[in-house]
Amino acid sequence: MTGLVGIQQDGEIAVIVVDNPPVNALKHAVRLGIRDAFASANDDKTVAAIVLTCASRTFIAGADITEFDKPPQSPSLIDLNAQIENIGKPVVAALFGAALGGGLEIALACHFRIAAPATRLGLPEIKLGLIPGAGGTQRLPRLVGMEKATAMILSGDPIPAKEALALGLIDEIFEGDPAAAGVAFARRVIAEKRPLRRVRDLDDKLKELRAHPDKFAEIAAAHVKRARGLDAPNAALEALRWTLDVPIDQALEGERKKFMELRAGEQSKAQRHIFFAEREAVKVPGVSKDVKLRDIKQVAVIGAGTMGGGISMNFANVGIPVTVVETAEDALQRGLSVIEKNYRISVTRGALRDEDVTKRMGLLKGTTDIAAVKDADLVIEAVFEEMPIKREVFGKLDKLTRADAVLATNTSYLDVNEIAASTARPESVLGMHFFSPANVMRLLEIVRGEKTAPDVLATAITVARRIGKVPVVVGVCHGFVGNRMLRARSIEAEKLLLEGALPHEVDGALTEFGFPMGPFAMGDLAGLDVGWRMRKAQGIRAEIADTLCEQSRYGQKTSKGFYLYEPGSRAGRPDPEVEQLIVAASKRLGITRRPIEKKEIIERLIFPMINEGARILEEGIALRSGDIDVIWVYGYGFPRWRGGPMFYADKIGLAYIRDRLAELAKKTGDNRHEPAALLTRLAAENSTFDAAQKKAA
Ligand code: T1G
Ligand code: NAD
Repeated sequence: MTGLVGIQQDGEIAVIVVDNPPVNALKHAVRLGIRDAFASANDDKTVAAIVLTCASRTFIAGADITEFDKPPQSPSLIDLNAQIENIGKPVVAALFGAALGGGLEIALACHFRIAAPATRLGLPEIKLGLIPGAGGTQRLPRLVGMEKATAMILSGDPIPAKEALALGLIDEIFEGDPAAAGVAFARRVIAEKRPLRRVRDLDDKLKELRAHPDKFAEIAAAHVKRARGLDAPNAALEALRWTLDVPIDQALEGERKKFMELRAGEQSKAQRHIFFAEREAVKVPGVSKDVKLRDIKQVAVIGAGTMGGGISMNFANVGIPVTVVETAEDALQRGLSVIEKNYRISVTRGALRDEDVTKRMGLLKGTTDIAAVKDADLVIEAVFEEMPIKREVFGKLDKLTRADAVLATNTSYLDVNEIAASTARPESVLGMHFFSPANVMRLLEIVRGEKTAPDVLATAITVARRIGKVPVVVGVCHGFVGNRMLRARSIEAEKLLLEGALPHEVDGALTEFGFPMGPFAMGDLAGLDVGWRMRKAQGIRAEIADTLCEQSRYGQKTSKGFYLYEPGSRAGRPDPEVEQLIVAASKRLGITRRPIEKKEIIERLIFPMINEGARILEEGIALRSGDIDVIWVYGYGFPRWRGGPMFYADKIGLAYIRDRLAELAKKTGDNRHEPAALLTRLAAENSTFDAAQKKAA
């Protein structure tokens, strides 16, 4: 046995305990330990049954993802599962916490599974650009049926123990200590002479489908839309199909082969990069793990507009009461009714029940009296994007809230230090920049002011995770990280229109690249007037976008922007009027229009973003290139399977990007395209952003 796997004997029951904190990942040494423990328990004549469980906070949460860049080592998890499944004594898996990926697969190789009430069971490999590689695609359908197995594997989302029991994925829910519960269950199996149930032999849940294999296509069809551009979903569907007509050992080999191909593939490497980058993003220099957090039990949100409403929902969703403050009763009622409407939509979709809406609306208290913030532990301001209004609001909050309250602004662009300076406690002020729709988008840019205290930062990070957001800490500059890079893209998108492209061509190229939508459809969704108001305030002009706004074409909210929208539809269609307007603008500015290839469109939209990203790293506004990738994947729809703009840049090669940008700068005279110093240096060293990050760490 290795120190990571132990055996405790409880009478005739051997209890094998994996102890590899923090998540009992199945690294090589753990697999060796499990192999040896099962061999010894199997050979031990005094052992009548075996229990597999873990120490610390969770059952096995999967294979060790950090090993995927290294050559595979034996025994593989497939070997272990075959060993366990063929043991002639009952083997019981006692699950708790998260039984995920390889952790669930090893449990599926056991003859019985029991779980604690809060256990989450799932096969999330798809989120890493993989498929289950140790029997999940073959054993899960045999236990829960094809429809549920396909949904679990294609979504990667875990299910709760209660549902797992109803599906037959587990045999019992237990209270108390997992090892003790496992021993008790094993003793009952022995006493009741229950036959050993190998999942691989189960057939009843697939009989019907085997008789009508064409029905598999209907099940698969529900998942095809989400698979656009991805390799893993199609591979998973193919492997799942094998359960119907391929002998299981052959299918297990096929599954493993596909898993290994995907593991070596670019998409999975990109998605694994995002997995770890997301966890790195909360590690902030100067903020130690044990800093004492401020206790957040009550929240106040100032402004119940587009953002204030969504922000309030996040807290009500996790049971935190929210005081919503508006200037006038009508604005308040409008804001609260939009919240209720959104909850009602979730009820119609079956995501919520009526009683959930009542409970959540019950946690929202609306007022037009800002003094109501006096008991709030955290206040988030989401009023108009105008500095004087924000400073006035923070001045009031400074006087009205408790001394230990955290004061946050949701500003998209404005100087958080200037806002903080309107209070006597800038150390308690920071930015919490949500993304629209705030109750849906998972990214939260946490803007660290020059005086923000470490406990305030740590508190905001913890609050973000509590409301299901992905926090990334950034510094103060105009537009922080995400919007600053977005601006570089928007400027180039406008230029592409003037030089010869049309909105649907630019958007088409970016959706083909993997974004959910292009810059012009996104502008229409967010409202073209938001950017217009900001450009006017800064005295800059976007020829085409501003002309559209001057004609009150604000996008979906006015049923026309860059595209035309039928009432109630979010699908825009090209508008000849806009195309004429664009051609006229080119003429007015003396630009000769030309056909523009997709490749050029993609490079002109993404390379300037990468260049701005490099400047942001130089200035320390972002701590790591991985942080920028997490921001773009969770906040702006950058395709996860491309790993984010900086990871993508490393794949393309920094020298190529440097040269293309230099050409662009020379051709356009636009010095924004002058390659950033960091980009130039890394390109010259034939290095990457990732290598520079690792070196700096
Ligand atoms: N491998 C390696 N490290 C892991 C890991 C894993 N599977 N899971 C977590 N970590 C690290 C993580 O990087 C962090 O490190 C620390 O553990 C705590 O994690 C054959 C091939 C279990 C729900 O996809 O979803 O099995 O930052 O901050 O919020 O078919 O971790 O502290 O240095 O996320 O409490 C499938 C991945 C693998 C599950 C806990 N399994 N993990 O969440 O903690 S593929 C997964 C999670 C597979 C088989 C295939 C979550 C969690 P550090 P954390 P948490
Ligand atoms: P909005 O115009 O929809 O809502 C602003 C609300 O604030 C209005 O309801 C207004 O009545 C209220 N308000 C104004 N002054 C107030 C005061 N003194 N006290 C209380 N309420 C007051 O604007 P929005 O889109 O929700 O933007 C709000 C903030 O969030 C802005 O700073 C914006 O830049 C930022 N933001 C917007 C988005 C977006 O996509 N809309 C995304 C991220 C951040």
